[in-house]
Amino acid sequence: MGTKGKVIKCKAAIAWEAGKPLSIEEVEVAPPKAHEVRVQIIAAGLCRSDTHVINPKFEGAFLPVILGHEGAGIVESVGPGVTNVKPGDKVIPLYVPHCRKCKFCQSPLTNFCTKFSEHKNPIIEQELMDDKTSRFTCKGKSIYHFLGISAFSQYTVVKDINLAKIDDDANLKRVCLIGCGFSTGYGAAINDAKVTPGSTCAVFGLGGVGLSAVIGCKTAGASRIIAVDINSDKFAKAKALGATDCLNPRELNKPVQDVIVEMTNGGVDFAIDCAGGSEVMKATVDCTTVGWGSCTFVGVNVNDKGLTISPVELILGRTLRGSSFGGWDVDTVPKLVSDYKNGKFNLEALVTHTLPFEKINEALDLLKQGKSIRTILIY
Ligand code: COD
Ligand code: ZN
Repeated sequence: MGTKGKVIKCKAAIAWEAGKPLSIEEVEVAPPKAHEVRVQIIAAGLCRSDTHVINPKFEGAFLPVILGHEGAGIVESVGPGVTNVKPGDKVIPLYVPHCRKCKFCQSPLTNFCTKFSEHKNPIIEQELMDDKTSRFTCKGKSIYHFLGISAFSQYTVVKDINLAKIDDDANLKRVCLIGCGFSTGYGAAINDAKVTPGSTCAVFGLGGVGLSAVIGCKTAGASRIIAVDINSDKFAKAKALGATDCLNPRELNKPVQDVIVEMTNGGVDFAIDCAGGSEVMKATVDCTTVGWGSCTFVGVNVNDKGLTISPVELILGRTLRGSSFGGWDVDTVPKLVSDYKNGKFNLEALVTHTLPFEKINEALDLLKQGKSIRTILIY
């Protein structure tokens, strides 16, 4: 007896309140409506951005919600009008949709799509489906989606424009990381910063995203990669992935940007912020060289005011840009999955822990304590 067209009851991790552990509950997942797809999640990673939404300091959070935006799974059923995937296909849901119709989707300059963000903060977008309702119910209450994905449920419903169809032989327990952490950092270096061979780079923040940016800088042929984190435990892995120098701002007697400027005879060519917050943003700008210094911003801190910058810093030749999902989209992610299979990059290094899905709160604790890079949850 198939499940198509029927409500599926399954386990999901629900955030009922900010600042509280998630709770594993039985949820009802409605069948997909037009241009929607119901996906069985097989594996998912935990990214720092999942925790931002349940940080009590975060303004504008919507609760209760099913978090998770770094998953991989198999299509269970499709709603009317879906043509890009069929039941049984392996997929990675992406928080960056690709409607193909808007002026952004039609431009080669960006992976932004008008369906991604109608307001100003992508972290709190896509909390409902297009008809402004949710497909999740728990204890009679409607539960919000998250970033159009909600991977922390054994089954989820995703819009067709958020799905990348990947190879049938893809290892879902690894390529789930292509759903966020790896792609976000690697693409920030390769696609957005466009790091050049022989260049000098600085990467701030050595979580799953920052380490992937280090991999990107190395792949692009950077000659020097200065990795910065306030947690020195991250340095061994950064070095293994290609960092040439590691700096802990808390162990220096002057600002880290000054140290980088001295080390590089005037500043690096490329700096990538994978930590977020006004202090790191400032260091990212100040550590780049005048003339052509390129600054790429990935991180967003909860309620942070951002950067105040003097026009002189820009007039002297620096450029600033932001990066979302590393510039990838549903059309380019399948190629990343085959590149992984063909050994072009290593996802193993990012996996520090593997846990059954039910132990998701342990995974959250490991991330908060800075003990994990990525925990893979197995469903
Ligand atoms: N200086 C240097 N390093 C720092 C500092 C600092 N001041 N503060 C924190 N760090 C380090 C931490 O010690 C940690 O090692 C690292 O930065 C962050 O790593 P993780 O593992 O906590 O986080 P990631 O890699 O999973 O995610 C980092 C992001 C910056 C992407 C995330 O926190 C974020 O800002 N998300 C919001 C943007 C967004 O929504 N993107 C879309 C989905 S990711
Ligand atoms: Zn993420």
